[in-house]
Amino acid sequence: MKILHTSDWHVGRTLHRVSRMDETRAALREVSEIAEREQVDAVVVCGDIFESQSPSAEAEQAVYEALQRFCDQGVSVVLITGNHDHPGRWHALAPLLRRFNVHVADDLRGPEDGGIVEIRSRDGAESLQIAVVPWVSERRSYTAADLMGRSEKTYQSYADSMSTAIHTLCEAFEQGKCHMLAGHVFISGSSVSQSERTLTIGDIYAVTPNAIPATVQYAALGHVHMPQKAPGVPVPCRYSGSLLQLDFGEAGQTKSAVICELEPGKPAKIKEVPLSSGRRLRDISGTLESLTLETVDLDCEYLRVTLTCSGPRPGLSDQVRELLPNALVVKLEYPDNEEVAGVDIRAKSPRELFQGYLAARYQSDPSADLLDAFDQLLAEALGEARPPVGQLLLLDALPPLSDSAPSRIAENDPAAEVQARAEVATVGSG
Ligand SMILES: [Mn+2]
Repeated sequence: MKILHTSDWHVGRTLHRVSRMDETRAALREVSEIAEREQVDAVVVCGDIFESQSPSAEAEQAVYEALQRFCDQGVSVVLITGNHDHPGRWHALAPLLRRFNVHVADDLRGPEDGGIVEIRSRDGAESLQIAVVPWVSERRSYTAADLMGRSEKTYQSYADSMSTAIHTLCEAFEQGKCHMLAGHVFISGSSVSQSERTLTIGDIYAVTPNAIPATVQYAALGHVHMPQKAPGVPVPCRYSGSLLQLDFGEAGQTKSAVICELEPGKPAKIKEVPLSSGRRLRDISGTLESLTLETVDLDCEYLRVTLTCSGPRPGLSDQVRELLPNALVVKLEYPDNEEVAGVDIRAKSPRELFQGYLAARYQSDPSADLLDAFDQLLAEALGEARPPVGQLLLLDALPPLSDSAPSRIAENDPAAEVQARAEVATVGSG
C-alpha cells in the first residue's frame, strides 16, 4: 500500500499580520498533485489542520476543498486532530466526512472503539491498519489507560500513559495486514523550530522513543514543524513537518510530504517529496547601504531584516521597508558601546556627563540644541530658590544648630545657615 503522510497545515495562520491563504491553497494543491502522481491509496494528515479552534470561513473552505480533491481522486483520508484543532468540531463533522472516505480521529479511543482505522487499497487486495493517536492533553492522559481498558495503569506520567495507549492499540494489529501509527505527539529529543506552542514541546508532553512499538512498520507523526526522522525510535518514524515555513524560526527549512510504501511483514520504503509552494522566509542583516545591494525575490520571499545603524533615527524602519517591501520584521542593532574605564565622573559637569552618555549610547555627538535644552532643564530642576549644590553638601557635613541658635537665620536662607553652623562647629571644636 502507498501512503502520503502530511501534517501541520495550520490553515489560517498569519505571519506578522500577513495572510498566508494563497500560499496555503497552493501548497494543498501541490500535496494533492503528489498524491495523484504517486497513485497513493491513502493520505494521512497528522494534526494541526487549522491554526485556530474557530477557523475563518476562508480557512474552512481551503481545507474542505483539499479533502474534496482527495475524494475525487478515490483516495482515502485519515485525519487526526492536533493541539490547534477543536476536537468537538471535528467530531461533529466525522459522520458526514466518513461518507467521503475521510476518517476523522478526534480523541484517543480503544482499539475496538475507533482507535484502529482500517483502509483498503484501491484495488481492494490489501489492508492497512492505522493506530490513531490524536493530540492528548495532560488532563486527558490520566484517563488514557481507562480508555484502553488498562485500569491497572491509571495515574501514570504523561509519557507512560501515552506509551501504554500506543502499545495497547498496536497489540490489536492483525496478521497479514500493513501496520502504521499516526500520532500528534512530541518525541523527546526532536528538533523544534519555536513556531510550535512552547508548552506542548516541553518536558510535560515529551514521549519517549520506545513508546512506539517495533510492530509498527511506519510511524507518521505531526506536531514538530521541521521535517525529520524522530530520534531514537526503533522503527521508521518521521515528522512530515509543516506545509509552509510558518515563522522565521523555520527559515531555510525545505518543507516536504512523505511517501511510504508498505507490504505486510516487510520493511517500509520511505521517501521525502519536497514541496515548492509558499514563500521562503529569510533573515538578512546589514547597514542601509549594504541592504541596497541585497538580491531579494519580492514575490517568493518574506524577510526579517536586522539593520545595523549608529543610533536611533526616526523613519529608519520605513526606509528599510521602502527598500525591501517584503520585509515583515525590521530590527535595529547598534554596535556594542565600549565602556571607558578610569574616568572620574565627579570631575565632570552634568553637561559633560550628559554629552558623554549620548556619545556612548548612540555613537553620535548630540546637537547644540539638545545640550542647551539639557542646561535649561537642569537649571529649572535646581531652581533659583535652591542653594547651589556646594552649599547643600556643606550643610550635610556641618553639625546641626541647637534650639538656641540665633534667630537671625532667616528661613530658606541656606547661605546664612551655612555660616551659622560653621561658627558653631568652630566653637565646638575649640
Ligand atoms: Mn503544529
